[in-house]
Amino acid sequence: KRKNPSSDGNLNHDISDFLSELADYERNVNRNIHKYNAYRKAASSISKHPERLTSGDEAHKLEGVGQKISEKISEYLSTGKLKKLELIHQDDTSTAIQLLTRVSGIGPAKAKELVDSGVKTIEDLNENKDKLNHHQLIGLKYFSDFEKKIPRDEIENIEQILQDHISALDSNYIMTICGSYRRGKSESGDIDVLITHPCFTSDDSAKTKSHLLRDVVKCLRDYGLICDTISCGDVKFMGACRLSTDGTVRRLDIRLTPHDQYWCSILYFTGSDMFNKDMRTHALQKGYTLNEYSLRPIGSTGVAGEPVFLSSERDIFDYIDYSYKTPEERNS
Ligand code: DCP
Ligand code: MG
Ligand code: MN
Repeated sequence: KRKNPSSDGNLNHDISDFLSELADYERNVNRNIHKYNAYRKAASSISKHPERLTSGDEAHKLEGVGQKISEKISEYLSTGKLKKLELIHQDDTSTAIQLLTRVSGIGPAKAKELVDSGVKTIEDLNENKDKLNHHQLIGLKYFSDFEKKIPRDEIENIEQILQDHISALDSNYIMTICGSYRRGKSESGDIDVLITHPCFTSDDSAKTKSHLLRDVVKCLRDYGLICDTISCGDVKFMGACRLSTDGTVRRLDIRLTPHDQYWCSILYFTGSDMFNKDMRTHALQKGYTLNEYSLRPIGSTGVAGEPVFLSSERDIFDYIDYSYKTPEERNS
């Protein structure tokens, strides 16, 4: 679940790394989403800076780097370490909470609850399975596999299998792997699959078309690609897959989206989450509300109108007057 900016061409990798670590600490231990976002924003901004930072003042000039963060960068650049981080590393409760949140399905609140009840390690979890729900049990079962990044060529193989099996089922399905893979990353944390079908639009109830997702899941389970299900609703599957029985088990998400909402869904699930945030903010400034379903103009009364008709991802950028970015350009 760690979201470290990639080291590709990042001359300030060590700095964005410790800021990401502070971000995780704020989210997982303090449950302070505001500080989490502030640290992530700063880390992202610094990771894009084309030159090596030499002082906190220099960092302060970058977007999203405030006074307190620039002071931390100063301390780090002059001493080579950060007192705050050293103290966090020495704190057993923080360390245990951070470890448990690495298990898929265990969030900060559950992690705290477990640590308070004396469950602090992966071994402890194995001895206290009665305290875990179905999702958390699968997260525990595949703890070390899910921590491993998925190489791009493995996702390419999975993409081919998905393509072949889904189109054999019904050639009208349209499938796209989104997430970090679509953004061109050389490795990903999970596999985010989006499917749609011309027969399923937002006028239909998902219930009457729910076989569309279930059919795909069943087919991939029968074939052996899907090995576990975390949850499967009408429009959202969460589970695990593998290329071979001795292969690493990977997190797989599949979402079924109405045909008329496909472009907004593709945009949303391609991310990154930081890019999405920026784009939504921009949309609001232009008088539109943007989410994973639709782009809607906000009227003078402040109420969102009917979704605009879109025939490409680029249409969304055009409507809100935002210069088009290819998926590869949406990495932060
Ligand atoms: N997303 C978002 N806001 C969130 C979570 C997700 O906008 N809070 C969107 C953007 C993400 C996409 O969903 O890119 C997929 O979510 P992932 O958590 O799978 O993130 P990525 O695929 O980007 O990265 P990873 O390689 O870690 O899976
Ligand atoms: Mg992903
Ligand atoms: Mn995902």
